Amino acid sequence: MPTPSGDPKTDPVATTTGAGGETHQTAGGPSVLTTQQGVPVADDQNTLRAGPRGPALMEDFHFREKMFHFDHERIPERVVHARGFGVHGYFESNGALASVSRAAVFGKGEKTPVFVRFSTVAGNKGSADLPRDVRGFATKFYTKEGNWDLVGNNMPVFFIQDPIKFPDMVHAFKQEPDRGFPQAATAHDNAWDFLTLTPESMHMIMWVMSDRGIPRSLRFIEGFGVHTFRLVDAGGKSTFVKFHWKPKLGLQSVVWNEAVKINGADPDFHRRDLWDAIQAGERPEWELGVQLFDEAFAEKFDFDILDPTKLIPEEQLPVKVVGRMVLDRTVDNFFAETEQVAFCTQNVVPGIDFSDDPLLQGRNFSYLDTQLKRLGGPNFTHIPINAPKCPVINFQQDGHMAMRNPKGRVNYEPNTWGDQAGPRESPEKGFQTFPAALNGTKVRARPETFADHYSQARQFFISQTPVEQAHIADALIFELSKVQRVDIRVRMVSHLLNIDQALADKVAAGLRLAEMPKPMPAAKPTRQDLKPSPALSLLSNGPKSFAGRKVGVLVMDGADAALLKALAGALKAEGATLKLIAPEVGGFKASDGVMHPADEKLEGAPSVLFDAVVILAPEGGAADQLAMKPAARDFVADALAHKKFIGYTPGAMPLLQKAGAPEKPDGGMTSLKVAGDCDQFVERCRQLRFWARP
Ligand code: HDE
Repeated sequence: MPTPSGDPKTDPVATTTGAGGETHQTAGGPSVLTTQQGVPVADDQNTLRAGPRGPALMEDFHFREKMFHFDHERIPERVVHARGFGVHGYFESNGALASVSRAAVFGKGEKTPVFVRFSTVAGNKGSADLPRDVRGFATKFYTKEGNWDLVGNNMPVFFIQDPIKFPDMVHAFKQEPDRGFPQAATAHDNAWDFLTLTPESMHMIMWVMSDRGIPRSLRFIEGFGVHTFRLVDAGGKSTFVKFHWKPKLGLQSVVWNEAVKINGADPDFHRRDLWDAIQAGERPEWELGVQLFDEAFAEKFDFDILDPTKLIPEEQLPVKVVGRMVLDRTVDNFFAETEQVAFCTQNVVPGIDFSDDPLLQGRNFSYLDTQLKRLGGPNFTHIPINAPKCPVINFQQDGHMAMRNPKGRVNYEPNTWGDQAGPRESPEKGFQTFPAALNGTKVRARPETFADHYSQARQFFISQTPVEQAHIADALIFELSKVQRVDIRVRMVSHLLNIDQALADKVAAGLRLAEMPKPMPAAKPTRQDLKPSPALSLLSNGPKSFAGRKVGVLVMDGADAALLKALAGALKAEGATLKLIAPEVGGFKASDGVMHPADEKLEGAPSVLFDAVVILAPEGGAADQLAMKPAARDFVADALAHKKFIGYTPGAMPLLQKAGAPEKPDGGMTSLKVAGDCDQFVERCRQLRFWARP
């Protein structure tokens, strides 16, 4: 590869970025601006004109090149998962899979660099981070034997069973074509028209309507490979596998009213959170888990293991931890890395193979197409973020933007060019497709074993805590209330009757349906015997600590300096972050007379951005004064409504009460008088929310 100017290998004063580009820094002062041709530029402020008031001259190659490049800066955004955020890290295998898969990435102690891109699905690139939506969780493992992409989501099932429905599904979810809205929202007629005509989507709908659809942080989500894959050992034996990512910080979501407000207050909420965490030295971590099974298990399992609308409950087949992933580095350049990264389900390595899940097969067909369209040619594997970190040697050549061009005369094989002959295939080392036996007639048909669309939807629903069940009902009522056609609302309720009567009743009442419809005719009756699977509940699997969470502390002049210090210490010990919010960003004078700079001005830091809040007000009129500001009252009122833990000094009471706090503080409110109270507050915060508050 030619060495670009600025490459550290040739240029002692330049540094390169992880993205493979050049930085603008050189030792000893600013470097000289150049054109793309490397010509030093003398004037970057004025175009070349015939006299200061005259027309521009075509001769101005610098202006021409600069404007030409600018005009071509955009590439097509992803047709789905357009809004994403990528970070680097590594995967460390504990060796538990080494006997089941020959993949190098699973060797004991093997450390493999990874790049992870999290995304929303329906919204455009510039949409907000917290719509109700599925989150993409795509991981590229740069293994010693090539790149393996695990292109998953934060939900273990999908809407459809056959890939031929994917374009229809995506069309129905995205903005309606005549009006170009709504953006990043499924709460509209087309989405629910399609969904209610697609009974196989019912299980996934339960997931999306649950709190999983509105995660608090990308650091607090699970990931799933969704499909059944195969692992193949050194002897060629195959084992079926489902992949799971489990966040070390535990699972957490926001509530819907909070999500709506967060999207206004900080549309970049998720990406900022991940960026800030890694920049601050946090190392978000996930365990990689697997459910392993054989043909015999598949035969006796209640559902078809090739059906991507079904999961295997963890209670039935436990998840075995096979390694951990640590995310430790933000990108150097968003475009070069996050935008240009190209994931593809077909990127597998020796030891990992496909199953016949029809959706997986369809995905294998789709991803390359989309990369070609988005990245402009077949050489996108030469872009640093996509390039494997192991040798790449083959006779593929030329094409747009070819960067990796072999030297020499030989560009084919077999050949007889001796020691210049180049690479040859290796049956021993190379990828061997698992020789699954196949037979069948050509048909367009769904298997009978894919026909039960309601039983696991019901199982998911009955596995949730009452708080979570209420959220699902509220989400359905909200979404369907945005649907204008009454018949579509009714159709959804008729599906719900096959899932859970109480849920259907609640949604019908919430929509004020004139009458209850009949249950939707079902291809198979809903099984009532499936037991709840506690692993499916977010609230039952929350974290044990408050680590990684954020507390917003509203302060004003005269705030108790000793308490503030104690609070900061207690939060630090827990691994949580404290942000100071003051009426003015310049800061506040604490009780010890010291000026403390604020992190945020009150109006720019509503309580929805924090996991818990504290109001530090001195005795006297300060809180009364602050309560005059709507932003201060909203700060408290929202924290109460979103069931957050609230710490407060007695002087803060006037503000709390003007914002609607109960006369007698509830169990989610902690009075802070002495340093020890701060420990008690942090301890309470470990429950994340005070759900008992009405
Ligand atoms: Fe995707 N999907 N998908 N998908 N998908 C894309 O590829 C597709 C599906 C997923 O951060 C596209 O590069 C089809 C399931 C993620 O860059 C496209 C079908 C799951 C990402 C595509 C599915 C996913 C994508 C769009 C049904 C979870 C973002 C841009 C047969 C297991 C990756 C692109 C990133 C992206 C096709 C279904 C996950 C068009 C045809 C199921 C995380 O190729």
